[in-house]
Formats: sequence, structure tokens, C-alpha cells
Amino acid sequence: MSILYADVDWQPLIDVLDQAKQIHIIAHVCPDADTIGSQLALYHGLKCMGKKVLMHNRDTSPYLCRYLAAVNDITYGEIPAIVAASDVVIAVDAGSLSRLGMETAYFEGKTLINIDHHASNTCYGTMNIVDARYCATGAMIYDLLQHLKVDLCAASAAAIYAAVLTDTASFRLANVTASVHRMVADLIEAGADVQKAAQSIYQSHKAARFELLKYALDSLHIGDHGRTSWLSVRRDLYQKTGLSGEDSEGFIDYARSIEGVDVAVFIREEDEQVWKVSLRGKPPCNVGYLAEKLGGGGHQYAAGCTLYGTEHAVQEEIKRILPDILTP
Ligand SMILES: [Mn+2]
Repeated sequence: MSILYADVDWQPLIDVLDQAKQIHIIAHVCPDADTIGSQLALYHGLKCMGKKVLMHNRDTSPYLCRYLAAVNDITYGEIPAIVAASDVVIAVDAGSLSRLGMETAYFEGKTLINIDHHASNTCYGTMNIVDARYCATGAMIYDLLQHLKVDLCAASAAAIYAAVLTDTASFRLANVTASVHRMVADLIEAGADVQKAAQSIYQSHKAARFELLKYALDSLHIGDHGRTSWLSVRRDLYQKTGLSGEDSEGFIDYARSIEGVDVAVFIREEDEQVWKVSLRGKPPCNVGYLAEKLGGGGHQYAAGCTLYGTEHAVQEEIKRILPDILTP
């Protein structure tokens, strides 16, 4: 085992955990595999230490996480009284308080610990361990578990592997260092099943997803002399295929995979004239900056925001700021 970033000070957090009576680990709304994987890995680790730990989120876990141990122990929706009795809340992979989808009052009188790797993190916690060098929040949990001196169990290893695999677009991003691969070697040795992960995450799509993909690809257009690519899915197409936003996860990769494209944009209509915008940039096009300008956030090369209006109006809004990041 080796620490990814040895200069991160985990001690204040460890002191809080020592004193904690009951810990609530929370993921962000519309959870992805990084937030759920981080939540589960930390849960298994703290359980091993004999801590009282509960997991509760606003939304249900994505289908692709269903193979991870204890995923069904996560409750969702209204906060049960037993969860609310926690004195410490640990948020994983959430860039802002609103991403937790809970009333602010819920956190009053509790120690809120914010563990995240989004550069745009607003440091909303009582304690903030925010470090954008990490490729995934799951990788932060990997370091934390070593500081906590708990053995990496197979369940934790599998959860961290899912987090890192998905947040690095299958180890394709610039933040995938040699140390990340050394960590992955540890995860596999500890029992993370690579084949099971690949099958559950990448080879278990519903057939209807490809109906939706056909519509999305129909919308594909290229702009800015080949440097931008655009995909969109309207709400009626989700209704027609009986699918939800989760099922169009990864569509943006088609837009990004086009030669010469520096910025890929995927917009999906989540509700009537409410558009979830996903942005991907190839270095040095900082789409994180673009997302922040539009009220969202994320990372330098992967970010998002929510915009309102017609499809055309939303695309125009993005186009207004694009020149700032499309450096010649
Ligand atoms: Mn993440």
C-alpha cells in the first residue's frame, strides 16, 4: 500500500472520528459511482474500526453500482430519525452544500466533514479536505483508510475501484498518474474484481439506451470550425424510450471522441425547459471555468451546470462564453 498524496493532513479528521458517536456518510444528489464508491469504502472501513455508521442519500444509487457490497444498506429520501441522530456527517464528492440535497437545518449542531476533489468546491464544511489533485474522491478514501490504519477489505477495494474507474473515464484522463496505477494494483490484490466491474458498469446497458443514443446522435452537430461538438436529448425522447438521465450517462464521450474537437457539450432536458449541461474539454480548454460562469462547477476538463429555457436558448448561452476558453 502506498499513500497517493503524503502532504494531505488527515489528522484533524481522524481526531473527529475518534470522538464521533455516530457517523452519517452522505453522497451527492443524482449519485455517480465515485460518490457511492467513496461512501461504501469509507463505510466498510469505519465499520471495521467498530464505529457506528449509517449511509443516507437524497436519491437512489445508480444501477451500475448494484454489484457493490452494502449498496442496499444505503437509505434514501426523507432522513430517518436514526440517521438524523448522528453527530458527525461526512460528505463525499459533493462540491457544494446544495449538492447534498438536504435542508441546511439538518447540519446545524453537527460536525460536517467535506471530502472532495472538485476544484470548484465551496468549502462548506466544518472541516474541509478538498484536493483537486486526486483523480477521484474514492482515491482520497484510499489514502484516508491508510491513515486510519484499517486493512483494505475486498468490499472497500471494489468500491474504490468503481469510483476511480468511472471518474477517470476508464483511466484515460491526464490525472491518471503512475501512483494511481499502483493504487489500482493494491485494490486488485485486496480483492477488487476487474471483470465484474467491467461487466456491471460497461456491459449491462438496457437495450433502450441505444434507442436513446440514436436520437442523441441525430442531434450531433459540429461548430467553431470543428472545435466544438454538440449533443442534446429532449425530455419527450426520455419519455418515449421510458428512460431517465442516468441512462444517457456517457453519451458525451461520443461527442468528445471526435478528432479535432476541443470542447464537447451534451445537454439533456431533465424537466420542462430545465437542462442538465455536461461539458468536456481537451487541455488547455478549461470547461470548469465555463461551468462556473454558468452557475455550475466541476473539474478543469469535466464540468457541468443547469440552464433554463429552450434548447436553442441554452445552446446560445453556452456559446456566449465559449470564446473565453477556446484559445486559438
Ligand atoms: Mn468525483
